Amino acid sequence: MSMVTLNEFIMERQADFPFASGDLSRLLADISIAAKIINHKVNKAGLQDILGAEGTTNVQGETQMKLDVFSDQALLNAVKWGGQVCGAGSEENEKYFAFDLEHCRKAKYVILFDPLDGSSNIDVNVSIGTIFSILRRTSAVGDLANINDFLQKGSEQVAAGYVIYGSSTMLVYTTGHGVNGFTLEPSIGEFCLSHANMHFPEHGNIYSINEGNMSICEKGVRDFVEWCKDIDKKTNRPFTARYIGSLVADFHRNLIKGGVYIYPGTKKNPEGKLRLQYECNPLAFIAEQAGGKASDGKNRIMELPPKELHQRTPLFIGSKHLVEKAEEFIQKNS
Ligand code: P6P
Repeated sequence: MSMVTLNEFIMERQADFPFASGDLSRLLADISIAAKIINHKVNKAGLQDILGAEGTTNVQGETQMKLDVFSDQALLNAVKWGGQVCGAGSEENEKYFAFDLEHCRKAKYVILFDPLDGSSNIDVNVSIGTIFSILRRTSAVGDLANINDFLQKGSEQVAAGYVIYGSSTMLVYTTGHGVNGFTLEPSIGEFCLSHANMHFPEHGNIYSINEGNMSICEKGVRDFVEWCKDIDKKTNRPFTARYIGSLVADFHRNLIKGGVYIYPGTKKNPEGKLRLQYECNPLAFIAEQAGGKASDGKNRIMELPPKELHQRTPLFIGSKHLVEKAEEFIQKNS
């Protein structure tokens, strides 16, 4: 099979959009550049002592940034100078950015991202990820971006994706025409098509949840987890519990092997921990495009009305039959 790079694939698929001007293609290319920059840094994370950790200076006397701040800056710079977005919202910044540059004010899109999700796993060398969501602006072209550009439902997304920095680095994205995965080939510095047309397997039997929260989450969730501990009637063997503590890594494994990831509301945090606009919505877009499902236990994630940039929501995402089984238990106990 001949190697197809991400840029070649994006250009080929641009034909899916009869009125495409190439702006979205260029934006996706800008994101992939940031992903390569972040990957280069993340891969050396273990050498922070030598290179200097956050707030310290390295052997060259350079001030070292925390990796999530570094990743945030890499993405902001790539999309700001790439000129395809009029603004950006990020987990690392309380307020959104409206880029007051002429080429940005004319741009059609805004981007939301979690630059480095699971960054607490860096010091233990566990996979981490970048998650991004692209929306068409609602403000007038030529104006500055405003908050309403960022507070659109997930169903309005034009593209979404994630990068997983693991044993290999992969970029997985959708523009609403299926899900495709690209693996970074370090020797040429290109993302190459490695997982075409990704789909959840018909049947999954992996459940990913922090069982340490069982005593503080609702009974429906506890009942679902107990159900997972019974023998799976379909395969006649028990489910497998897998919880990496890194959303992108857990989601990616479940997308390939089949399974469900749950971060429920708890007595401590009734809205759960994950953010709607730049974690749940982009992964929900991918999940649905790959034949899966994403809800808050009751409602479709991509229909939840965002009220503020960093809004949280419970998240049930993955193989459709497992999300629906969890919803059934919640319904029974509500
Ligand atoms: P807990 C990482 O901080 C994160 O946002 C997700 O990537 C991960 O799935 C979850 O939180 C882990 O949270 O409370 O189980 O440690």
